[in-house]
Amino acid sequence: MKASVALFVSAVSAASIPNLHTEGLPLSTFGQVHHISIEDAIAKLDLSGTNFTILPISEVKAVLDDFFSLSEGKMSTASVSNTAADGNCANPDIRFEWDNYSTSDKKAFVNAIQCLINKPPSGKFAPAKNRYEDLVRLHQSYSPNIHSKSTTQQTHKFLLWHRYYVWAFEQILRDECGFDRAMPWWDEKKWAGKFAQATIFTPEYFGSLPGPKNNAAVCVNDGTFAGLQLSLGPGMSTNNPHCLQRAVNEQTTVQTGQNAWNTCMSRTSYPDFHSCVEFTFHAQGHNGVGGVMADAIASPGDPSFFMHHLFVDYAFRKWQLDDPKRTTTISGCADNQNCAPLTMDTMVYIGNICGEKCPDLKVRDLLNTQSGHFCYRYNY
Ligand SMILES: [Cu+2]
Repeated sequence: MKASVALFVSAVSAASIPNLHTEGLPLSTFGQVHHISIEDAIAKLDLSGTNFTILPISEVKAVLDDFFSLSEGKMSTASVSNTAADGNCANPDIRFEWDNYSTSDKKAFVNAIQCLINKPPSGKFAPAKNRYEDLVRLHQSYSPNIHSKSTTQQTHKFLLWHRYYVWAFEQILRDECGFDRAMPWWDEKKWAGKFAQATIFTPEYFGSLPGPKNNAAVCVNDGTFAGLQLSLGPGMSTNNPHCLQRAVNEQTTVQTGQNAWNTCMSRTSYPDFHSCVEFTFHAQGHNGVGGVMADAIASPGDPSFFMHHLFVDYAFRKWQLDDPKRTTTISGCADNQNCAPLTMDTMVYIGNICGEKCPDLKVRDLLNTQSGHFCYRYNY
């Protein structure tokens, strides 16, 4: 079958953005299909929302088969021996699953995020209004280069960039807000179809996950981030005060479950695995939470973004551990336009978001979580 290449893009004029201080975004601002690219979209100041492209599992295989038979000639596989200084990571940080993380660790984590929200911006990510929004702005401005445009115009940097991004977030929490432990990860597949009951979405931690009201996303008014005001997004918009809002759709979250997981884990090539994750449970986790999270460009405005992406990185790491070659070889596309080959020397840019710990790096430095630039592992 032919792939639908449309991104779920919503272009609404700035004038039609409701008063976001007091009401949620109407759901109709998300999910309308317009056949425009992200580049086209960001050229228009009036763009205000971009949903994540979703493919149901049944369609993923057909679409990917189509894509990879078309583009096989462009793919390259670079193979090197691990040049990172092995042995430098004798004591990796261990990321524990949320439900195995202690109450005081959970509190310390959400409080450290709140600390970033309370800190002034660095000034290097204008017009971010606080240090937390520096991270949102980085994601917003790099968005066209770090996500696939469609199932036929992909960049396979997505998993690597977001691995680096959540790691940078952890360093900032530690260095600037005194967080002194490893991050938790979130076993999202346990909560497929019942995200609203998940133990992260409670008044103690990330706040409740409400359903839509009058067809609009709802401001989060409990939890650590109750009443949080964001200035970035939807889409590329800036200086646009609005509340942190969510609108759960459990018909979408159900698709983040074991079925999608098994489908992606059975992929044997990096690009094939990558596409499966990006377009299934990654996209469905975002769109299932809804509101800010359903916005492909400014979704880090919802702190639950990081829990979702920790699950995505966990999946990536778990897949890598099934075959040692998956930490020493790479293939696929480095950009979502011409499919320049992704190699071990392709650069990944992170905007020095965590200072000297966050230089722009090569793929080879980011591929293994226990050598190169990183030293962490997951506890299951
Ligand atoms: Cu992203």
